[in-house]
Amino acid sequence: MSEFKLHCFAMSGNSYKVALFLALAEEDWEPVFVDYFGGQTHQEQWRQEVNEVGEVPVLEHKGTKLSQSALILDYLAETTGKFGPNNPEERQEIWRWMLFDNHKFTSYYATLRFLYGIKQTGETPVTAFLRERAIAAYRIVDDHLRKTPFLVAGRPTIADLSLAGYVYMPEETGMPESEFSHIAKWKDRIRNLSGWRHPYDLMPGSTSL
Ligand SMILES: N[C@@H](CCC(=O)N[C@@H](CS)C(=O)NCC(=O)O)C(=O)O
Repeated sequence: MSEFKLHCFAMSGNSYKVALFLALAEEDWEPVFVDYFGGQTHQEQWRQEVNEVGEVPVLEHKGTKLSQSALILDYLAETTGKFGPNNPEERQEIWRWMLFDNHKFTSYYATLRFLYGIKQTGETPVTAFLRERAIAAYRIVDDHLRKTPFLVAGRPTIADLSLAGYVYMPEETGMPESEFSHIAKWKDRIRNLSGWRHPYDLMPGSTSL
């Protein structure tokens, strides 16, 4: 049995954050497919046994189940000694970016992608609002990456893996990608790390509705 089990599905960028850590760190892990589109995370039993808030990713390790990607990444960095902070200041910077990611960078983009790119709602006031918010977050990150190759401490950390959750997803979202040249170079830097794999190669399940 693998040391780590990750409850996930291919189209989940939040799960990819953790799957990418496990792949880059060359940990002994296996995915556990969650049938999100079939309603599994809404089942009472799944919520009781896996995650009461009905979300993936969930990481199983040594008899415990952890949820929230940022918390899982922090746990993995601590447990494996990889991609974590080297001092308290770096830890604060990593958490600052992971919280910004959860609230703004991933959050607006992932919801836009779900509606516009996956459910194909077409443009609506909601998708226009989400894109505007996502663009604002992407501009902040792009500007930061103008000055540094990775988000914190000039080396890849869990902050990068958190923000990388959705940036390789292929669905069309109407974002002005060409505006974000520093994000593009950062994506290439992460893609060139040994062990990198695309989310749809790393996690099980369908890649379209
Ligand atoms: N903040 C959470 C977000 C997790 C999340 O939203 N996961 C999605 C899949 S990518 C989910 O399970 N959503 C279920 C729902 O919102 O009902 C994290 O970082 O782990």
